[in-house]
Amino acid sequence: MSDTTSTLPQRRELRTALPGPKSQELAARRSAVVSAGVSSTLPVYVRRAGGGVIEDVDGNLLIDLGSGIAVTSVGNAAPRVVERVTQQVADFTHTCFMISPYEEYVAVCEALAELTPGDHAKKSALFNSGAEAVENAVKVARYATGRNAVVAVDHAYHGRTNLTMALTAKAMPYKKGFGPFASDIYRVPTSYPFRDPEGMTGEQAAARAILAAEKQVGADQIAALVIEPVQGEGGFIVPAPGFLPALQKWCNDNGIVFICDEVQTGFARTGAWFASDHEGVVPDLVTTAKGIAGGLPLAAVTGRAELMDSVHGGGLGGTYGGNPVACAGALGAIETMRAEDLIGAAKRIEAVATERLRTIADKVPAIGDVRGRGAMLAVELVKPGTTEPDAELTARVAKACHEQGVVILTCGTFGNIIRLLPPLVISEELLLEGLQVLEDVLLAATA
Ligand code: PLZ
Repeated sequence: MSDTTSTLPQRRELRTALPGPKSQELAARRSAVVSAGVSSTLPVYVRRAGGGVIEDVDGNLLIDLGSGIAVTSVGNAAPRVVERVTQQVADFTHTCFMISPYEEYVAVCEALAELTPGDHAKKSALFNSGAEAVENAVKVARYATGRNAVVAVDHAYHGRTNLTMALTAKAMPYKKGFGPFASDIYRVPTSYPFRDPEGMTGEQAAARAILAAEKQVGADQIAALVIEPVQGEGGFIVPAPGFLPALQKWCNDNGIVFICDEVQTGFARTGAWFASDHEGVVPDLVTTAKGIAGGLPLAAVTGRAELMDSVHGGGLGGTYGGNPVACAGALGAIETMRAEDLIGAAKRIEAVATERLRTIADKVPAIGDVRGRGAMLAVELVKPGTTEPDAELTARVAKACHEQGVVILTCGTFGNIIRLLPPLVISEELLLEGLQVLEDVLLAATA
């Protein structure tokens, strides 16, 4: 949390019921021309956004506890992002790095080499979306090892392209009806402390995963293990301590490329540059997107120079990958994270929000678990006294928060998790107000 220089008033203010009349008009236009396959959590149409606030077309001010799914960590329209992007758009918008290169791409790769975990020599390739980064990390791992198999874990989310759908665990809404999927993907159990047998250690959970992988395919056939260090869409699952280091050791011992998908967790979100930093692991390859560029579409694969250089020239790329405007956004976002100490801000959000969520949990027996790291926090809703997921309550709570002008997201394989992903620049006052709404809604919904 820090001072935001947004010109938008940093408060919640509802002038109409949500969605208001102008949003409803736009919804009618939308339904005529936008595919029904694309849905919106909260169909209020945005006019401006900044700091921790979203202003809609009816003049309502909403508290943003979602950051467009962990993207606008530096705040929306963050001044340094706006400045660099505006300058870049005026200078040139595109040449294609594969045709005529430019400094901004190189500067982003320099920042990635410096900030990602480990002090080995690192190189990067830039792309447009998280899914594309994960696809390319798998390409590099397959190329470098000459192996085909890829291991992913339960509750994983890696994207919506064919390969990343195959890596993603949950059928609805991501996979149902969209097969056949890419082959040679093997799914193993993860570490989910709230749902694992009581007392299961990280090392035991890792042994369970390793056994499942070796039984299905054999370690010497595996190119890569892909894992989110804190699982995002699958439920904000923080693994038991020791889980990731044991998996990394198994990868190292068996020539398997250890890929950490930090698309959601990366760039200060969890109170460290990367979530791997908390777990004491150094991925061979790391995928990033979302928070990297303050809202512009940019993604990266960063990793050991010898892996990244193993691929033949022209083997990696794409028309827009590392577009100069998106790179300018990333340079502005990284500058903001440093100048405003957004790692410290994420830690303060964790301290303030966790304490509030624990107090709420004492009053609301449906909260089975409070967890997360930094500004990536969640409550898991269950039938009181059990671990049975309560997706219906979760949907009701999210909807009631939305009606009161708090943008809050859900997640989880069982759809029973309320997650908080505020911009790291949100003021403490606004964050606490959002949590107050959540408390009031939870108390009313479970009364
Ligand atoms: N890896 C860990 O969280 C994107 C997607 C929501 P893209 N998560 C939000 C939805 O319903 O589509 C994500 C992620 C992790 C990869 C991705 C994919 O990133 O930029 O959406 O392709």
